[in-house]
Amino acid sequence: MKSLLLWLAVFCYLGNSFCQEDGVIADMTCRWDAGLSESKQWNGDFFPNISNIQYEGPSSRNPLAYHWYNAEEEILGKKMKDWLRFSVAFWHTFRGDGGDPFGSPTKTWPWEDGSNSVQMAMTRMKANFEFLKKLGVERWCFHDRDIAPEGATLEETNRNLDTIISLAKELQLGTSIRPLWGTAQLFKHPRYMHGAATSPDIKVYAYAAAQVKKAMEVTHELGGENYVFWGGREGYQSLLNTDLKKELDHMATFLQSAASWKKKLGFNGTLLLEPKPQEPTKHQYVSIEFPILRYDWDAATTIGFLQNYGLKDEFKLNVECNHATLSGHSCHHELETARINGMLGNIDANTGDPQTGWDTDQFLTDVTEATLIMLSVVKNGGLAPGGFNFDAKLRRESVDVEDLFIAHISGMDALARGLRNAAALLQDGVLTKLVEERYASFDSSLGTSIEAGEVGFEELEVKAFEWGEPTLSSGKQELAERILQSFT
Ligand code: XUL
Ligand code: CO
Repeated sequence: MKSLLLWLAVFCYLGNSFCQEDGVIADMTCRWDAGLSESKQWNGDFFPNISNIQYEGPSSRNPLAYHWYNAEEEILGKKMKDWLRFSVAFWHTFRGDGGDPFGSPTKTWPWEDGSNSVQMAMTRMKANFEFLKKLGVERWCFHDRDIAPEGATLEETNRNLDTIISLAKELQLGTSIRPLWGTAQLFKHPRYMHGAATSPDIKVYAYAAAQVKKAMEVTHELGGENYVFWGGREGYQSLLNTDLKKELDHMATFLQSAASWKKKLGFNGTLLLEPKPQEPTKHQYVSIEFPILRYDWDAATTIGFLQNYGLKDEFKLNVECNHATLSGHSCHHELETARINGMLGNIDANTGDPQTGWDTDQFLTDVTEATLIMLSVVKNGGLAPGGFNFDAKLRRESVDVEDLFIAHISGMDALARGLRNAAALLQDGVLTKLVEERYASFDSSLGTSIEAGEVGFEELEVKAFEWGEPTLSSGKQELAERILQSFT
């Protein structure tokens, strides 16, 4: 008996630390809380001490007010709320408990009763709507399993999800609140340990398909505007036991089926693929046809993968800033890569820690970074039907409900300030002119013919002999940086 208890304690401890990664609770690996079946009904306000967050302007020192985000104000002919289209990530805000692989949860929100019951899921959904309303944010994002618990069978799991979706539908009545996107959690449950669409087991492939089918249905039912695929486990640990070509083909087939289901469902939202290098899988995919590209390592490889399999017109990208830096790029680089390819669909707005090499999912507060992000967004003409999803979480040490508000306000203000800066920079035009001047020699008739693909090496050789050694012209990088500096 004693040893049984000891094993139970070890299981709970391990289950606990395993469950916390990325702030999403893995239902099947969290049996340690399943014993608490008595869920309390939560009555009253969730955030009684916080009133609706208002715009007070840049001189305000009130941390619970917007200093830069003024939803209705027009910038470059569009309301700030339409440029920014903010969204709260349910998994971080309502399932993130501060636990990490080294320690137990630190956050117990007042409404949590310690269970993972359907009743508790309903309570959390109500908290979500109150949070959105007080923040003045009209969008939220979710994984199927973080809003509703997994049951003993797929049928029961679907029923749980339906219960929560009916409640969400009720709560959104008379509001403009809708999901920015939904997604299926295909990475927490042990069944997905080898991948979902890329699992070598056909039963897992089918299970994942059924899960995505249902997740797309409920996203559509709630009036969601996009649907996201992030292939958390779609990678390999060892090439020795992996058939790369087969798994890549399966991944593409899976995405093709999703695109077909979208049409059958009558869902007009955008399908988004979210690039991320490594974590949790050691390597994500290398495309056979483009051997140096990994299917979702970064924006370029994801676009290459989609193009390779004829899926480019069916998908856009969900670019996450912390994923960008993990792949060795800046967020600006990833956004520009997506934008120039017509593939920029949505931004998971967060940032990493410059001294830390993993996905810390922090709220982005750096104004210069936000300005560069907004430069891409403005050049893209906005993100709609995409937006900015705060795929960001409180630090483990931040345990007050108020911190949830401050974090989001701060992230929103950083991007709002970035938008103001980007608009001013573009209206000023000096930086745009600097770039145009660098390429001005191509504005000639020969340059135009080269760009049209009408000039070959022989004609160019004649010109090279005629022109002789080109003179050096400055790249003006320091001037460009100086210009940016005067707008941030
Ligand atoms: C993981 C990540 C996910 C996706 C949705 O790093 O960003 O939360 O955004 O599955
Ligand atoms: Co993300």
